[in-house]
Amino acid sequence: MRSSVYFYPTLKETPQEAHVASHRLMLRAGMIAQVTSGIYTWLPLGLRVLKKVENIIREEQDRAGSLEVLMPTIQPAELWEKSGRYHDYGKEMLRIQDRHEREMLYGPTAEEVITDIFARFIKSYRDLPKRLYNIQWKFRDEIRPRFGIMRGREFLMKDNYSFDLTPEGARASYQAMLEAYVKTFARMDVTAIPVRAATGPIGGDLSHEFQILAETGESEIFYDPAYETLDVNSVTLDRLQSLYAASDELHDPENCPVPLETLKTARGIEVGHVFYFGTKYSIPLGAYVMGPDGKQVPVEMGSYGIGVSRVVAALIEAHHDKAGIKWPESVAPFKMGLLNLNVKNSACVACCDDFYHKLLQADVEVLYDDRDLGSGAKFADMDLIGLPWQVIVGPRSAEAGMCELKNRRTGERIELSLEDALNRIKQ
Ligand code: 5CA
Repeated sequence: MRSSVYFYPTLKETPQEAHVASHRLMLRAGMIAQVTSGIYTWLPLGLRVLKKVENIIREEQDRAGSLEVLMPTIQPAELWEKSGRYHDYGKEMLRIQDRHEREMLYGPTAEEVITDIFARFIKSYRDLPKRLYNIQWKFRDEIRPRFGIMRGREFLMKDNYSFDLTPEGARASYQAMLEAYVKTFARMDVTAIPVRAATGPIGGDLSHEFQILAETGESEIFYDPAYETLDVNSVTLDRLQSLYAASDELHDPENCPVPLETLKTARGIEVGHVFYFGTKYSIPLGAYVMGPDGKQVPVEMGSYGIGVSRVVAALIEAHHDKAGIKWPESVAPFKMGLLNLNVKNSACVACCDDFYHKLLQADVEVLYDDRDLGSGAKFADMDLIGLPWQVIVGPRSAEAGMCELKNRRTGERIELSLEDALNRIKQ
C-alpha cells in the first residue's frame, strides 16, 4: 500500500480528550475516529489490526471445537422477557421500538438468542456437546464510556456458548475455553491471567476474568503471591481454583484466605470473561434434550466472551513507547514500512519502487511511504504507527544499492544491501 493513496490521518499533537496511552495513540495514528460518545469509526489502519485480532481469536475458537454463527445485533424483547432479564438489565440496555411498536433492543450479549436457536433445533444428547460462537457488535449504554474503544458503548465481542448434558461436561467445555484463551493471547504476545470474578447480569457461580496487567487498567485484582508461579500455559480449572486471585468486585477483605500482609494487588484490563451458569437460560427458554434414559433434561450452559475491540487497546497499553506503538508481528497492520527519504530523487524513487514490487510479489504486507514529506515527518509517523520493521532508503544509499533496516521493538538498526534486506524480510 502506498502512503500517498492510503488514509491514516496522523496527528502530531496529543488529543486533549485522551487520558491513556492506547486512546492517545489510536487517535494519533489515525486508527479510529470518534462519531459520538463511546461510538467510533474504525479507519483503514485500525480496521486491519481489528481484523487480525479477530482472526486469531476465530482460529483458536475453531480449534477448540466451536462452530461459528452470526447472530443479529437487534433482538426482540420477547426472548429477554422469557429469561427474566428484560427488566433487570436496566439502563445499559438500548431499547428500541420498531414501526409496529414492538419492543426491540440492541443486543448487549446473546444468551437468549443462542439458547432459543438450540431449543428449536437440537433435541438429543447425541448432538452434545455443542459450542456455538459469533463475533458481532454489541451495545451497552455505559454510564461512563471512556478510554476510547477500551470502554465503548458499541464494541466488538466474541461470544461463545457451550451446551452439555452434564455439569462435568460443562466443566470440560469451560476448561477447553480456558486453554483456547491462553493460546489466543500468547499468539498476540501478551499474557492474560484468569482471576475469579463476579458474574453480574450474566449469572451463575463459576466465573473467571482474563486480565492483562497494565498500570492503566480499570480493574483492581487481588492475589496470593503463589499465583505468580502459575504456569498459564498449562492452566487447569482445578489448579486455578486452588489459588486465590480475585477481581475487586469479588474480593472480600474480611473473608480473604490470604493474610493481608502477603496479599498482592495489581491493575488489569479485562479482555475476556468466562461463565458457567448451568440451566439459568435453558430452563426458561426450553432448551431440553432427550437423555440416554429417554427423559428430557435441561442442558448445562456456559458463556465465554472476549472484548475483541478492547483487545486492540490492551495490546497498545502493553506494547508502546514514547514515540508510538510497537505492534507484535501477528497483529501489526502491515509487517513493514518502506521509507523513501527523497521522492524528488529519481534513483531513490526507482530503487524504492523496485523494492516495493518485490515485497508485493513475496506477499509481504508493506506500507510504502512515498509521500512528498520531510524525512523527520516520515520517521515520526512510522514510529507512531508502529510497524515491526522499517526499511529506510535515502539518495546516497539508493545509489549504493543499500538501505537501513530498523526493528521497531528493539530500536536496532543495521545497514545492509537491499537484496539482503529482502531475503531477511521474506524469512
Ligand atoms: N455473555 C458473556 C460472555 S459471552 C458476556 O457478555 N460477558 S461480559 O459481559 O464479561 O463481556 C465480555 C467481554 O466484553 C468483557 O470481558 C470485555 O472484554 C468486553 N467488554 C464488555 N463491555 C465492554 C465495553 N463497554 N467496551 C469494550 N469492551 C467491553
